[in-house]
Amino acid sequence: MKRMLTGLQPTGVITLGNYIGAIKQMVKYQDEYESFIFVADLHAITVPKQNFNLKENTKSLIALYLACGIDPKKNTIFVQSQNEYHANLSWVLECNAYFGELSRMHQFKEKSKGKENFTAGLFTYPVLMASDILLYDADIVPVGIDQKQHVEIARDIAIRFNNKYGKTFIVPEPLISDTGTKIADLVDPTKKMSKSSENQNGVIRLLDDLELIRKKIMKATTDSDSIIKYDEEKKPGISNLINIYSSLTGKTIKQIEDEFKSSNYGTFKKVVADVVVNEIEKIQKKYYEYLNSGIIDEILKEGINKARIYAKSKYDAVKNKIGFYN
Ligand code: AQP
Repeated sequence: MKRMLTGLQPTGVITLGNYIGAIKQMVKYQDEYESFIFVADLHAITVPKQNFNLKENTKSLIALYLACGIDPKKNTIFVQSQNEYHANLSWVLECNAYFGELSRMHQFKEKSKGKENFTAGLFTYPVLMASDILLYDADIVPVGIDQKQHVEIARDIAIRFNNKYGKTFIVPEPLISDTGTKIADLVDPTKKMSKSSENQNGVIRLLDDLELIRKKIMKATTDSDSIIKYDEEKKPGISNLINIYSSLTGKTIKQIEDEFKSSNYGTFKKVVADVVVNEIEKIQKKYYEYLNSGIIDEILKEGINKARIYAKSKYDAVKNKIGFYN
């Protein structure tokens, strides 16, 4: 059985973008692949944050994974920082990654833009991500389109290491959602919807009040021509709502354009809001059940025990290939 690995950072309550771009894929493929799903808490400290409770966020993210349909019986679920091999292998991979290629990462450029001081961890983030993936011989990595470049650099590092030391790593493939969707911010649809975004109105979080979600969608930025047509460049706001609707209903863009050809933006927004609220309401109900059930620690204990066995074996193989004394 092929293997899938993916993780989200506990940098805040996950967004509709994270859900559509990553979590729905994880759920969809959990029967097809042996999968490792983790909370990327080591990644979460690359950008300093205020009012940030890492422990709480971690537990909440696990409860959300479960509430969204990730089945602990089918997946190995664990917390990254509990497995020291991620950071250990990351160092080895850093010594096989180049400054130039890391400097070209879009996310690094975006997050460091205009800042005088940013951490070295922000720069080497893609190498830690490569370590996460390569430790488990993952064949596929479900990600949103925004993270595709990071899977590509993991591939380059794996190939480089294999060429230098002999075949050690599986070269992973990114798995992008069917629509290839990047969900945009509702206020500024030229930006991606992000957990750490400062403008709360642009972001739908899975634990937001349902009425607030409805309001955010009704107020989403659109354009002035009132035609429901997909055009990312000229009509980014309405295209974003079409993407959201398409991802949650499975309807194609063409079907949606036909369905709403005589409707105005208000009517369309209301339908989108109904679909989003309906989906999130079900998740929220399950979320609170999981959070208060006491099951999370059990799942994590089992998960980390299993994850460490795979990771240790791979890291030992790497040490042998390099010739570290043991
Ligand atoms: N807007 C988005 N549309 C589609 N997919 C998205 N993803 C993130 N935003 C969108 C996908 O969700 C996963 C989250 O990965 P992450 O938590 O490691 O961090 P990220 O990609 O940096 O996500 P955020 O929400 O933007 O977090 P912050 O604000 O902390 O940086 C990935 O698979 C990503 O592709």
